[in-house]
Amino acid sequence: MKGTEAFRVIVPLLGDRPVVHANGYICRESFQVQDREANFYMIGSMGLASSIGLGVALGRPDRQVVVFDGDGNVLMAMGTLAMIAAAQPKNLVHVVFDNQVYESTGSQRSLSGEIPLDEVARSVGYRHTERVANEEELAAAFQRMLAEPGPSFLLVKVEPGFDPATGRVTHSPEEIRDRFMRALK
Ligand SMILES: Cc1ncc(C[n+]2csc(CCOP(=O)(O)OP(=O)(O)O)c2C)c(N)n1
Ligand SMILES: [Mg+2]
Repeated sequence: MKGTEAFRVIVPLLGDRPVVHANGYICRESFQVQDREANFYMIGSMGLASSIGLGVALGRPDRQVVVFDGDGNVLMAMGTLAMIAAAQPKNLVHVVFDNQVYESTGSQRSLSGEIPLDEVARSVGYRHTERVANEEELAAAFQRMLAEPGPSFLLVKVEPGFDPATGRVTHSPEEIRDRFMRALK
């Protein structure tokens, strides 16, 4: 399963949940599948989607919050896994699209082939962790995560294969902020 195929499975299951996206191709693929007001796209800073998602989840305990992350992003901010586990937000679902490379910047190899990120999440104290590698498993696992208390961590093993024809996020950072806040009202 390629990244785009994984987004096509997950996005229709999101309902109106806010989704905080890691930068790079994660944003672009999700934007291409379906742009949503409740999508926050991190345009620049790598590694911070999980911190922002944690903040939204703590600030809005009445909403279930989803983070779309990448393996390189998670490796860059591994301490945030501990922060999330310590805070135990029941309403946070952390999804990691793990292609084992930094695809957005030229497919340099990441360490996620050797370091199983789902086991790291389980070790630090995420309540529910799963790993999937095909579309059927993905749909079922994501629905379980939406139905059960978190913090949850879903490692989605995908093959690299970003289509360069995929567009870029066309909204300015201010627009992204304003529409996300509107969607959370
Ligand atoms: C602080 C910081 N360092 C580096 C970058 C450059 N950069 C943008 S996306 C990216 C790779 C992200 O890798 P991953 O999370 O695995 O996502 P993928 O591109 O594989 O989908 C890098 C290195 C950045 N934007 N910010
Ligand atoms: Mg990657």
